[in-house]
Amino acid sequence: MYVVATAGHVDHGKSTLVRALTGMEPDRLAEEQRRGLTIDLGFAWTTLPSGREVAFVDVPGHERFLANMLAGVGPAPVVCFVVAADKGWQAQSSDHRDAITALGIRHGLVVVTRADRAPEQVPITIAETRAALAGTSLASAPVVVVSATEGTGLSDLVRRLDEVLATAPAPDPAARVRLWVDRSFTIKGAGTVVTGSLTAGTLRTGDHLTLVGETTRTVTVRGLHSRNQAVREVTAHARVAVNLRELPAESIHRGDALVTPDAWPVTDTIDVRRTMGTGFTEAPQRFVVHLGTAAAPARLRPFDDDHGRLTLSRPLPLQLGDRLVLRDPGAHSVLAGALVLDVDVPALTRRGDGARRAAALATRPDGGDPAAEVERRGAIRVERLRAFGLTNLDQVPAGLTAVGPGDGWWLHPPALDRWAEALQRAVTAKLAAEPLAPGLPQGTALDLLKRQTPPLPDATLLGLVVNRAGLEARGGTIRPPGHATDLGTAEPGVAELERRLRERPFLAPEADDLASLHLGIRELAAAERAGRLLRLADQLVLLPDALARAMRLLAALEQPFTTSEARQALDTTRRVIIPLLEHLDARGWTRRLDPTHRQIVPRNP
Ligand SMILES: Nc1nc2c(ncn2[C@@H]2O[C@H](COP(=O)(O)OP(=O)(O)OP(=O)(O)O)[C@@H](O)[C@H]2O)c(=O)[nH]1
Ligand SMILES: [Mg+2]
Repeated sequence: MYVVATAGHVDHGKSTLVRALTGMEPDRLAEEQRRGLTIDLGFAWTTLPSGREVAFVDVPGHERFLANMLAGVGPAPVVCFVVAADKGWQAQSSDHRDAITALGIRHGLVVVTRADRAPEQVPITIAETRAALAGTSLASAPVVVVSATEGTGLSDLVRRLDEVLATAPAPDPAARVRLWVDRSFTIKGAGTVVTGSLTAGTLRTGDHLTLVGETTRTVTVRGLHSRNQAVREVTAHARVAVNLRELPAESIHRGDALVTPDAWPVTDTIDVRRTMGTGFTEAPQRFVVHLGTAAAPARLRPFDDDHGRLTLSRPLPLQLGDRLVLRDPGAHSVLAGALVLDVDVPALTRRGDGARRAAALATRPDGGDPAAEVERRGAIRVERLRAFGLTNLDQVPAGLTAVGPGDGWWLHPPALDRWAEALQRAVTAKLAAEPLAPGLPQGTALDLLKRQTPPLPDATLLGLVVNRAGLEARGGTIRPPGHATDLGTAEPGVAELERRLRERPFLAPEADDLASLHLGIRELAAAERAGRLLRLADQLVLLPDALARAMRLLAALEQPFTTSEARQALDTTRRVIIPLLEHLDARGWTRRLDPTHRQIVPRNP
């Protein structure tokens, strides 16, 4: 199916033409019928003799309903531009042309209609129209002359429309979905239904989608209709009605979008390039931005005449290359067109940031530049670049490296160097201040790296930075390799302690002994980390082999044994034997039978 939107000045015959082509009534509102005027979007479809199916989205021409017109043309890949032969090119003809140009719609057909009313004026209307469309995306669109009421020229129109549709690029059925909602209503017994023009991808019943609207939530496709037929699956292009049974109809509106979950950046701040219309430095700073069926009030911060930052009143699913219509709500006309250049913008905080941003955006190609996106962030997931709307991501751009699980990240090596240097400096400073510290805590390291320029984008990259810095991460800290075994000034005290414990393995030193050896809690903890001592409590230390040695002695006793028998066998004191036995209990090597008796637990063979 192909989706074609109409366009053209009020009363020029758009709806009459759609009626003549489809036999369906696009003006579905009673008020439209009464006034003979289209107010809101109308929908009708037909099958061309070639077998191609065409759905028309019929728009209003009246300037008061320009917002509705933009919602109709916004998601349409093809337009049918109508000019009445007897009226010629008029004001809203120009507005609609500007909207189509801003939206970058390149496929279309010009229909000079009402030819029966003024056959003599047909040549001049064609000439005016050609002149008005010169230089726009519709400059080379075919022109056909018809009378919708008499039916003349309609078969030629259908043939030319078929040719235009044949050249329109086929949408990718595997693409992520962004269905802009144009209507939402309730059907008795079925619940909430929304409709829209599917321009890429495939929708299936049972699909989970994210509704981006007043609130963002997950919804399930309960049913699908296309051309009033229930279907299990719809592929772009198509007009589609989606049943979202569980959702109240009033919680979803025109301008909301149903999107593939996690596949779209949803943002209210974008950097754009002006493609046509009023220069940004002269433009009013508040207007309405139209994209798809959405109309969002927005504020502009101009960087220069062609570049600026838009802040929308609500977040929308946006991608690089999206084309926006900027409308001055007071003037009922198109103010300018803009192309989205960045959907994940850098903060501008310092003086001169705006000018620097303008310079950076000025060299950005229309389709975006993956390398520039990576450089600015130091590293980014390729998936994210895809979500931004970048294409050509099959090859790593020159100067970047693919890293991480499944090469999922692209990295700018100078950024890795900067992060590694910052980490090295912090670790060195930490160990200079606290030589016996196990290293720099990872949390501290991450905080530090997130404050760098560019900030480290994700904690999963920490390992890479640690490696690059020639450090090692273990037990939640980052340190130079070998740091753990270096006890520094505590070395003589620990060595003396080891000598004494080798002589009397279970005679743990008293607090006084430790003090005279200059071994405090910190030094003992460092010695334990270095594998030199075993701590049963903060200040109760033995050699690491003490447990195995104790088990051998206890195994030689008659089972069960008393605490006192154990103390004698190990040649130690109550101060040591109680915590030692409790430690063995905790390991499951001994079992306590009653307050005084224990036995050793036989090991499984
Ligand atoms: N004689 C003649 N009248 C036509 C033809 N096409 C449309 N009309 C008349 O022109 C008037 C306007 O037609 P519509 O189809 O409502 O025009 P429209 O462009 O849809 O108008 P809006 O939706 O309000 O912008 C109606 O009275 C139609 O009957 C035609 O080919 N010949
Ligand atoms: Mg109409």
